[in-house]
Amino acid sequence: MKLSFRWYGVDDPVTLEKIRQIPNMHSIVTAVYDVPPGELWSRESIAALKKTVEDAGLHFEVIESVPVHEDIKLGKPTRERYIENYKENIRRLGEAGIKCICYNFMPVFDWTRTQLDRQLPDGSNALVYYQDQISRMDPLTGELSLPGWDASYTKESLKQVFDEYGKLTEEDLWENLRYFLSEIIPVAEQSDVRMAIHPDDPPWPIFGLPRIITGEKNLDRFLKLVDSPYNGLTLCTGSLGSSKENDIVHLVDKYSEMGRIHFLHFRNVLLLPDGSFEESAHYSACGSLDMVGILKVLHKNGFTGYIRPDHGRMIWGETGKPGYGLFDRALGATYINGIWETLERLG
Ligand code: DNO
Repeated sequence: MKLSFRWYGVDDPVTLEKIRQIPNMHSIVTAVYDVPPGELWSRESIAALKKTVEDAGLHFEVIESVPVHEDIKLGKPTRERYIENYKENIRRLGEAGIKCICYNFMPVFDWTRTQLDRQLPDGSNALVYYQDQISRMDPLTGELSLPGWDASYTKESLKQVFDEYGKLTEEDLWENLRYFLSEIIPVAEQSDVRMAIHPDDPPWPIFGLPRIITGEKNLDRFLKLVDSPYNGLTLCTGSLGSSKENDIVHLVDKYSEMGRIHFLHFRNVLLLPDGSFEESAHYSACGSLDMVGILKVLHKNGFTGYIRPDHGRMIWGETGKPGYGLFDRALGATYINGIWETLERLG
């Protein structure tokens, strides 16, 4: 496994110098952030990012994310231009040494929580998803905005895109994903870049919008849409793990044995009886997932891909991007190192 850490670029309060001091840190996970979804990333921006990361002594091999334009998900005729741009971005990133691209196929909204600063009993703050809060949220009227959401929508354009999704069935979304993959995976193969889809987070439909990358049956279907090793997964333990239907250790075992996990997001969640969940510290007993079990099967299957500690709580008075502070994620990285070293020693 190659330990990695997400970094939001030069404006991120968590600097590369700090990230580098985390033991065993290998790669930085980042993106070109100033280009709208669907547009080309300039070679200059990619080269500048690579230089900044490498000058700090870290590897530049993973991108999270190259966003998929909504017209591709909706299957509109205009998708052709955006798919061509996507292919060109893969080629350019491959030329710059990128080995893995994380992306998602969630309609309109990326990961969704109902509160970003829920105080846990130990005084830390965490991201949570409470059913009673979500049922009161209306993205079309509220002032809701979460990190990870495309901030460029006005209320009117959001309404329009919701209307377009209203006409789309879940099967249409599958077909649009198949079409997209059939176009981009050959380019990924030629460029030696492994594509790694991120599961839907949470893995069920929200606000009436369909979501399909949700669990085992659909992951099987996804991998068969284009059956290439370059068509793989970002297995996010916390996203899939927020549904009690998903047995995460089983999923990690199955898909890593198939060689289809290219990137693993290591996150623990505490499941509550009504289907709500709280993001917890990485340590297994703090949440509902068997974090040692996850690494144990990865190790058994000879996993050589990238792994990163995922969302951390805010601890020790840190402020910053919800889920993406330094301290708790660094604790997560160290926890991964401890378990992995033990697994290596025990053989
Ligand atoms: C959340 C992240 C996601 C992820 C995208 C991938 O913190 O894991 O926002 O980056 O879904 O496209």
